[in-house]
Amino acid sequence: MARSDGKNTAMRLSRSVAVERHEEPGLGVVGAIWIDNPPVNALSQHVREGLAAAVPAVADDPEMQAAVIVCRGRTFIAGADIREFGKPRLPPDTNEVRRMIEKSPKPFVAAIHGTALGGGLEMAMACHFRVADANARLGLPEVKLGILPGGGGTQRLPRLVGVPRALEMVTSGEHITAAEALDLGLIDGVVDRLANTSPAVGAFRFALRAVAEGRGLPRVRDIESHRAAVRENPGIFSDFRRRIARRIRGFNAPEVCIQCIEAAAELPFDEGLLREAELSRQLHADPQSRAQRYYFFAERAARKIPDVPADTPVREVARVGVLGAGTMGGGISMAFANAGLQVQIVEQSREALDRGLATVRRNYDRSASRGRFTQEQVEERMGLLAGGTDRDALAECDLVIEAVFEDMELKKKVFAGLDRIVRPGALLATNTSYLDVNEIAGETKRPEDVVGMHFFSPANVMKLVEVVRGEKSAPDAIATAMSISRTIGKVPVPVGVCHGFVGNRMLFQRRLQADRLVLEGALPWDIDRVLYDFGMPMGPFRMSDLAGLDVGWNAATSSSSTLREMLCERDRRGRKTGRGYYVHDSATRAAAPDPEVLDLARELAERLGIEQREIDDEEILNRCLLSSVNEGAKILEEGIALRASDIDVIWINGYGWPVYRGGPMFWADEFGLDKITGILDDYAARFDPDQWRAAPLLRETAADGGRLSG
Ligand code: 3H9
Repeated sequence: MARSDGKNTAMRLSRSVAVERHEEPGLGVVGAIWIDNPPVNALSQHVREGLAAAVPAVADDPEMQAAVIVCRGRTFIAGADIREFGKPRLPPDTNEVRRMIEKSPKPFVAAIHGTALGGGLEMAMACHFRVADANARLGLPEVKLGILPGGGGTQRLPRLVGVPRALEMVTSGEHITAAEALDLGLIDGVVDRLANTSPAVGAFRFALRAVAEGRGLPRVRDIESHRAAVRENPGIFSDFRRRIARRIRGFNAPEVCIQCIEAAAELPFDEGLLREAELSRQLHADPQSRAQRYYFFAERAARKIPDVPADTPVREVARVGVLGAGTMGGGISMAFANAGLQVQIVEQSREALDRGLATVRRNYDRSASRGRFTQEQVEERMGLLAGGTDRDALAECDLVIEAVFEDMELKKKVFAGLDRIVRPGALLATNTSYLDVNEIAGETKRPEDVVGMHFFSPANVMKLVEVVRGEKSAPDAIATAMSISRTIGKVPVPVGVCHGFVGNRMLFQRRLQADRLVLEGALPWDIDRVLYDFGMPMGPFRMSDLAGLDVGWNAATSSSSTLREMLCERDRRGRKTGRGYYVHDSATRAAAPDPEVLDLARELAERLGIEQREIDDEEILNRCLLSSVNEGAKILEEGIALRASDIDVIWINGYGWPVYRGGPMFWADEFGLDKITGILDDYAARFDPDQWRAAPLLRETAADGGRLSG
């Protein structure tokens, strides 16, 4: 340990932690415990080691009256070091460090800026006081990693903020603002930036004033008021379980988090901690947690494009143009307005524009009525949307997204027009879900400025954007599309050009199997049930009924060649006509199976010479999922996706694949690639050999005993 000379001397305690003697004139001296572990000051082993050494270092220094934990860089401790999970844990244990802090003879203050998350917030709750700067955010997001706050978070948070709010925070993983944290009593003060001090100095002063005022050494573990309130309202847990049942369907961690908070309400602190530790071990070993941790890094990996380095200059995007005010155009416009960007919408006719804007307003009003926005926010957002019918209004936009009808000739015409109108250097994006971006870009004299930005419906809600890189798209055009997508809260994933890109190309294979299975004798509602039980939000037939079976159907050319055509011909076009694959009750919105659909399937199967048989759930699941996995492997082979994990990010954010199964490629690895090639070979022998031929990459990886998703 080296001690430097000078007034405010510092002593290094570990690779990432130093304690500094800091004097505040007229107030006294604190021990500032600086953590410097970029990028997010995670609680890596050397941070824990440094913190453990800091407690006696401050205690033993007669001058230091209090300790302040303060972080360098952009954030307070953002949690445990996730990269250490699944490896042997090296001492000291974080709970041991917390115990030391709690028992310290001098007060510890957490000085929070950026985010105090997970183990970071847990460390702060073990301190005697917590202050934050006004922009800080706090939360226990462990549930998103399939684990629970195992550093005393499930025991301390309910004691500080009460059981109802703790249940919400721990099971959702949401972050709250410093203002809310102050209201809840989670922090003791917001360091006022206007007072012209850095957040750290504000915290030093807070600590010394707390000493001067004799505020002592309050410990969260000793707070009893909220526990007493729960004993008077024992139904609180069952009510909460009922309320969130739909949201957490299939996930293991939220229920275990609730059990920990029940323990906090019922047991003395130390016994509650033991229960938390036991349940924490259980979740760490759960395959769901492995999948969710994999996803955490997958989402971040998806932002990296080897030949578009992170320092690629990004074009400024302040004004966005959207061509088309239909479902997609409206949703995309809302997504940008929600992030505070100005949007110029252009439609062909006044009527279409008015219709589109009315739908946008209705959507906003509905959100406001559900308490998601205030009416003032609705007006603010509507105020950012300008509508017109003259494309010249797009001239000064920095990004123009085309969201017109999915037709190549139309899109080509649109891009030729945009090329003439929009200022040089602007980014031109197509929202096509299938079409060739190179062909579209070829209509312009600036194909380097053209990319695909494939949003998913409803675009104001769904997180995914497939950023489609054309042959000639410039690196900075791709970097800009990725960056602006993140700015508006989306999860962008780079993909290459092919029919349907990554997501829809794989979905197509699943749909093919689902349709074929029905002809072979499976019931549409059984297929839907199997996929729903797997964790998908709904099966393919329910989805068709919702979207409308007639999307892309043409009455003039319909020839009863598919079940869908036969249904449309009978005006069974889905929920909107009361019948599709199901019969829909307009009052209750319930969907009931209908034998007529089976009769039609039988008739078609007979016509096509397909023999019907009993098909079990396992075959349904395997055929639906393995067909898309096999396609995913081809997509990887062709370089359309950069990584298997990108495919997983696409499916989780665009198609509702359950994150606790890690995405189709991760799921395939867990299922066993050799087992999969065996099943594919069996299907190739029994069904269509071309359809079921295993992708070479899949076969080779299986033979090498490797994994696709790493
Ligand atoms: C926990 O605390 C368990 C305890 O209860 C139990 C205690 C006993 N570890 O997201 P970004 C990396 S569980 C390791 O792009 P942003 C990340 O991979 C933890 N690495 O930045 C990325 O690396 P790269 C509970 C981490 O500004 C880089 O940092 N805490 C960790 O968009 C930048 O990250 C959480 O779940 C970590 N904990 O967002 C919080 N966190 O550059 C997880 C990040 O190589 N973190 N990295 O790709 C976050 O939510 C965001 O990172 C944060 C910053 C909001 C902090």
